[in-house]
Amino acid sequence: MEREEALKLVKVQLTEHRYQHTLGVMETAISLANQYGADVKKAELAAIFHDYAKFRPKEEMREIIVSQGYPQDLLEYNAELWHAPVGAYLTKIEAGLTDREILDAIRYHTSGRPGMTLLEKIVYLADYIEPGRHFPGVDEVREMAQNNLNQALIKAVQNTIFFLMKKNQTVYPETFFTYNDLVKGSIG
Ligand code: DGI
Ligand code: FE
Ligand code: FE
Repeated sequence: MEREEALKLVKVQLTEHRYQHTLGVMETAISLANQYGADVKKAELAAIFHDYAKFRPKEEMREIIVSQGYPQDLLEYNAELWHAPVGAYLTKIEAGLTDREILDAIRYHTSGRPGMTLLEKIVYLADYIEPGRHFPGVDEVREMAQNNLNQALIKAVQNTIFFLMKKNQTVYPETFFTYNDLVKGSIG
């Protein structure tokens, strides 16, 4: 699928603000893919569709998580987590994308997972550092991403966990597992 067609499908699903965010993630993911030797076309498409399900009604997302057999513990944690697996599913069903690597990059863009692929890391990080993001610490992660993808990713996951804990929010276990896996990898 070409970029124009993908963007057209996504635009009608999103607010203008979220669409601009998506364009930022797309550009950032392409640039990271070039830098780190990932498939640029797959990075582009995964980035375009990563928030496809962001504004679906909660009930619809819940039904998809139940009927498609996604981990049911998602339902016990913040509904913000749901649009990632549901987005992967709807990208397949509604947009007809079947590439497993692209769908997994969408699926794991919020929590990450242990053993993330290069493409998954790129989409996670692009989502975090795209130019429209302005939260504390993002510039540090942007700089780290120039030199070391894994270090930047560790920082991004760490910041996300800190951010959630500061707000007294629960942290989905998979997010901790992602963090531990990345740290173990980095110290060999
Ligand atoms: O969809 P975006 O806003 O572009 O970004 P995202 O998909 O990375 O994150 C969406 C939200 O999910 C964000 O407000 C933080 C929250 N989140 C990320 N990881 C966890 C989480 N919420 C909980 N409860 N637990 C997590 O592990
Ligand atoms: Fe998202
Ligand atoms: Fe996003």
